[in-house]
Amino acid sequence: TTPQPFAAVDLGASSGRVMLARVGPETLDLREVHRFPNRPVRVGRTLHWDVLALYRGVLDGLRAAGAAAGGRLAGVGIDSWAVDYGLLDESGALLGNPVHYRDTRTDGAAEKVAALLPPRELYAATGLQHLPFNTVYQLVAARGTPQLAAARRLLMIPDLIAYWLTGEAGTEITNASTTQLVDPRTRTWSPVVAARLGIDLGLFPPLRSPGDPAGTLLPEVLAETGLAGPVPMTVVGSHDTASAVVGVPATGDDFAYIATGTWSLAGLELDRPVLTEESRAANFTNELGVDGTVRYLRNIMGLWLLQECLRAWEAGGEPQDLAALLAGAADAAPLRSVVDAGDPAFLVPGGMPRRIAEACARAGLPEPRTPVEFTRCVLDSLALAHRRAVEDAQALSGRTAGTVHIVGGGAHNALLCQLTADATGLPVVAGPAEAAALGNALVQARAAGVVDGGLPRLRALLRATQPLRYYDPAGDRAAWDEAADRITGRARTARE
Ligand code: ADP
Ligand code: LRH
Repeated sequence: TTPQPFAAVDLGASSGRVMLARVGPETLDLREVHRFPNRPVRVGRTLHWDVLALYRGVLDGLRAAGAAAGGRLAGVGIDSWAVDYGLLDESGALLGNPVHYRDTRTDGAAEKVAALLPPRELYAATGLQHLPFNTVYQLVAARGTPQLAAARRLLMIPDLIAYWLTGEAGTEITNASTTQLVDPRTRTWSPVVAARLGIDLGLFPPLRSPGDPAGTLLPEVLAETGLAGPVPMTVVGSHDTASAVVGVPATGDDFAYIATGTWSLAGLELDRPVLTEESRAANFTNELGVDGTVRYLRNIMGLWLLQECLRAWEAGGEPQDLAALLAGAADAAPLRSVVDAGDPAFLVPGGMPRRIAEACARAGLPEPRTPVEFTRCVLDSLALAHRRAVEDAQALSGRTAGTVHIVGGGAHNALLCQLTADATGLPVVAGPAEAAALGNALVQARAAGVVDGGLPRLRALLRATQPLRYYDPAGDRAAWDEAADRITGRARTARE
């Protein structure tokens, strides 16, 4: 059987890309055909996604994918970041630009939600970690706005793009699980939570699962992209992290994963949720994964910290080269200044070097002075947060991890991978960087009958075809232990 061409659309918070995957039973070849920046736009006080620019990028990417595949695609799948949505009016038209999860409209929404449904009950029902921008908080913040009043339908971002491409509306389950309206035990809506919060579940089109058909590209889309129809779309793990976890090239189940891009999403793959009070206190989430799995993980600020430093230096007229910074950081003094990379204070954009320096000062640590020192501070801090998440996930779930897989853009960052190995004391397998696109394409290929089997089979294909890099733990264990204690604010002895 000749490999079949699938287009995987993956919209990340920092860039969107369309990848062409040629998949056969024993082959998996991934090629980037189009990448475009994802730049949020502030209008007045509100931070928006530029959703039409993203859609333009998707169309250009599909055209490029078609051209690279000889005009014919076996399928298209789309994944993107979670929690955000667009509202449609009765005619199906988009009501306003989707609001960015880093917008401050959700300030105070958690208190409003807590007054309606106590956090313990909300966690017991949904298993979702508290992130200030979960969809429920956004909807509560939007309550009473003319836009929400006029809305007849709510589509999560990848479902919105899929709707524009096919004219068919659905709500993909892995991404729906990030709304905080889904019960991870039944894998369907929690009518109780919705009712208590006064959220109308009728806004959401029917749930659908990875592997389900998602319609075919509209004639207008074929004309825009030069593709020969029919081109089927398949539902994939439309939450990018769900697709990225499919794309983890693990053997067995004794592994932790860290999907590192704008965020670091660090945790374990489980077959059932952990809904304990300890789990809530540790802010672990039970997002739904592909094939009935649960993504038991914690959000860590991730390379956002570095992206925002780079943006600040550029705006200040001192642009920096990432490769040079990383080379410098590798030689910089280790663990000199560290911050809590889980701190929601780093969520909003702007002034990142200053905020990092202030956090170091508050902790009684030296403030980084140069871009290289800031870079080292961010990477040491991320490695510590990775360690803590990997340790906590094991303790809370009763499962163990003998290997840490790093996927996503951060897999390119050799220093981050090495520091994560050093901090966790575990071997790190780095790659693929485009795990989300690979997971997206593999789920499509399986639905098309090109490959078969469960996640272990898909992962075996990844291992056999994708270049991976290996990092053994090294460095000064005692120094990492001491820094970990300092950052968690807990005595190690108390934990043991
Ligand atoms: P997202 O999907 O959230 O947009 P990505 O997974 O694309 O993010 O990761 C983007 C990040 O990956 C960048 O901010 C950068 O820190 C890191 N990265 C990408 N390529 C490289 C590289 N060649 N060397 C070092 N870091 C890289
Ligand atoms: C990563 C991600 C993450 C969510 C955040 C909003 O791109 O999807 O899993 O928590 O964006």
